[in-house]
Amino acid sequence: MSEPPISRGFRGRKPGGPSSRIPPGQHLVSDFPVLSAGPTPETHLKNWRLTLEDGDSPVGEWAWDQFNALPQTEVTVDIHCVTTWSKLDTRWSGVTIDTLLEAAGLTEPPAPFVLAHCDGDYTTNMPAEDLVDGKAMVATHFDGEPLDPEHGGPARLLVPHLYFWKSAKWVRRLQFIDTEQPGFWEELGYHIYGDPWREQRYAGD
Ligand SMILES: Nc1nc2c(c(=O)[nH]1)N[C@H]1C(S)=C(S)[C@@H](COP(=O)(O)O)O[C@H]1N2
Ligand SMILES: [Mo]
Repeated sequence: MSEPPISRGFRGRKPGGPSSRIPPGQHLVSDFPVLSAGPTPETHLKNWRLTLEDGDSPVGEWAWDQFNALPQTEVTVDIHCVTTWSKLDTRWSGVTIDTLLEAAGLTEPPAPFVLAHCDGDYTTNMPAEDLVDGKAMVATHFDGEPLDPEHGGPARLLVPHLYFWKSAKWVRRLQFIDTEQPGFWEELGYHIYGDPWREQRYAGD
């Protein structure tokens, strides 16, 4: 049997009541905590660019207005931070990575791994397949409002099926690479993949 064409990310939430949607070791919050490893960078939209790279070569680049002219997608998803808070039914909109690849003229990711780069030097890694098929987006809106700077505005990666540290705030560059390369937290001992349902918090979990 092949896997159903449904992901735990964007194509609908997990079925069942709230408790069945909370991964092991997590608890629910109703507020929206801010977790940043450094200061909130000041972003000037005039200079903002989002770039897709195949290794060191740019394969797609959008200025703010161009990015916002791309087809937009709205999703409602659950998010899970490795510090043990989870938040259900968060509503986001932005541009899916599928749409970005298509806009760059690509039918699939150009390489199997991704390193996401942000304003402020944060990085995080994931397999490219975790960004496609409706599983991830570059989000510009939360709850119908432009994303607050503390939460990653003007634009952040949203990869809700992985621990929330993978959802890089102030994302500017998605670099597709042939060899997996650990990002900021992954270098510091957090799990290379980070599936909350398998409680992959730290390397070795
Ligand atoms: N650029 C950047 N992105 C980041 C972080 C960061 O420090 N810098 N923290 C990560 C972590 S650990 C979490 S839990 C979420 C927190 O997002 P929030 O502050 O919107 O809740 O952002 C992730 N993305
Ligand atoms: Mo986190």
